[in-house]
Amino acid sequence: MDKLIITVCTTGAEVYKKDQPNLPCSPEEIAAAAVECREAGASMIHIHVRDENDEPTQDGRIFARTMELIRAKTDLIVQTSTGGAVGMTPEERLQPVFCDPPPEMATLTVGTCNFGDGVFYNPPDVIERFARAMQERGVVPEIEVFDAGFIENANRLLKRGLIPNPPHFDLVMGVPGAIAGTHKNLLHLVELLPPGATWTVAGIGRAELPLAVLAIMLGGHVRVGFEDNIYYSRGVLAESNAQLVARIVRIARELGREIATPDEARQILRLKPR
Ligand code: KMH
Ligand code: ZN
Repeated sequence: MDKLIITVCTTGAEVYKKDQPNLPCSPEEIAAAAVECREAGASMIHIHVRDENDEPTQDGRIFARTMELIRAKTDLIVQTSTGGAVGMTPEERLQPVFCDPPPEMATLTVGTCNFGDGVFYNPPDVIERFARAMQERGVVPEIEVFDAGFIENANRLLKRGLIPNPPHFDLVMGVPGAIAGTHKNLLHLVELLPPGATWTVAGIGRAELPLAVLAIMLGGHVRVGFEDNIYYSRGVLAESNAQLVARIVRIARELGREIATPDEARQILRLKPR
């Protein structure tokens, strides 16, 4: 079994400091969280950024600044969001892919679903445009799956040579309006993946920990962080993103799964060496 890749999603677009006072928002705060999470055992960081009012933005300049700080202080794989927040235009969402230098990875959501009270809109032309932009920029996509049918869309991109073969997936489970975060659903999604694919699970809210444990046992990888879950236990806010990472490291070690360094994660995910 490969070593375990832990991705930390420090910020997201839906959580605010009023919900989680330790939410990193500015480039400096996100970079400081990145350092702590690297020390705790993360090998990848999935980033969203915020404007001067801590509101979600896809502003390429803020992404560039955040990536510069993270790269200066850590060797983490930096993966930028192209999902942004519900309601943003494709043009807004794609900005981080055009940063110079570009991110090593970026998310590529391969379908449309309800997302809480909104719709996360990813029609076929938008998916194709994002996939082509990433290919042209040398940015490796992480294929975001919010429901089972998304994997069929990924298979179509694969046949057309628009994503790497084999691809790396993030199975996002427990978003209200999309696939529920149950063990049976995770087993089902994993069965549907194309041969050779690698995968991470991102359980939302209370699904984060039980799905992470199953992923560790199945040979998948794990994403944790305030984007997905702000609690440590029922009703108790987590102190930091690093605290959530450290718990996964402890559990993995108890289960006999070693933790990948960022360079080992690059090998597992078929990224270029840094
Ligand atoms: N904020 C969600 C609407 C991604 O980062 O690519 C989309 C999202 C996925 O977070
Ligand atoms: Zn995200």
